[in-house]
Amino acid sequence: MADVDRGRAEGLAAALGAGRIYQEGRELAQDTKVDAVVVTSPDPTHAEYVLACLDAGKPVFCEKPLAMNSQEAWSIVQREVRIGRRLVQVGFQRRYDSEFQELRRAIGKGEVGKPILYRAWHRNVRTSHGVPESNETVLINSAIHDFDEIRWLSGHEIAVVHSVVGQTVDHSVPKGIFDLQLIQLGLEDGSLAFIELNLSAAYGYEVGVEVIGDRGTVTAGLPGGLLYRREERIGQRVPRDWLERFDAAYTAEMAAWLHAVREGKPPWPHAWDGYVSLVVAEACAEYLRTGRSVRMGLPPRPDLYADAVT
Ligand code: ISE
Repeated sequence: MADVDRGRAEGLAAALGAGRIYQEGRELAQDTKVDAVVVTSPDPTHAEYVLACLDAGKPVFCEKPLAMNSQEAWSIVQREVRIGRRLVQVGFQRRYDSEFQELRRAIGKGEVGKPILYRAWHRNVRTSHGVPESNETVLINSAIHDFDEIRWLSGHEIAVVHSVVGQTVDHSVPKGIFDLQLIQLGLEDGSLAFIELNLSAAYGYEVGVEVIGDRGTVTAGLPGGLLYRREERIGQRVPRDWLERFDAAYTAEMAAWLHAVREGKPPWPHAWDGYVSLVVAEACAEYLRTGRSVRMGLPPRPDLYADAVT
């Protein structure tokens, strides 16, 4: 365990039976007794720790975002390509959620025909990691999941940002930083995507998507579970946050990572997925600055990531 707050590291190490405590993530990555590393430190430290793990030739699970910008993420991709082996898994946990997986299978079987529109919503109770510093941080911390989800569900790269409009809902968020954003994207196969990102929804946490095909639609993320009728109301529970909503998915993604590490198999989703999602986030931020649509312009995908969007 490593944490800048040694007390926290000690508490968690005791709870998990971890034998060693480090003040600094780099030290942990370099210790020859450590086989593989999980990076869940604050976003701006991710790239540095991932690169330290790659330098030491170690598998690393990194929470999203892989880096704070696409340039940093690209240096991780290049480092991995030079090593010639996939060592990085990125924490896009929705890919390990059973309902989203079922949705993807339904699309794959052609149950709604050819998808023409992905209509997604992503609502947090409030801005979760303190007041966002910029529109970039909103996009890089939250919308990044939606970009990855749409790439994964569709099997296509996002080609263009058609528009992004926003509003400041929470009074503690500085004007000009949008905790409500409506994002319209075009995919390389001509289909469209619309994302409603609302970080100040107040009532609960919800994430979902309706996939509209040319023969029907299919939706994941609708309220489920027990239906109550009491005190003159009918209702279902809404999760408080992503830890509650994606509890099982977090366990499944960690199990998949451990399996890949033990078997020496390539982990997934990978560094290219982490990189591309940052390119899209930056293109959305550029739209907000310029008011002009932005084409993605990705470099050729290295062969190491042949299953890039699957
Ligand atoms: C948070 O960091 C997450 O990763 C959640 O999945 C996401 O819904 C939330 O917006 C982020 O702040």
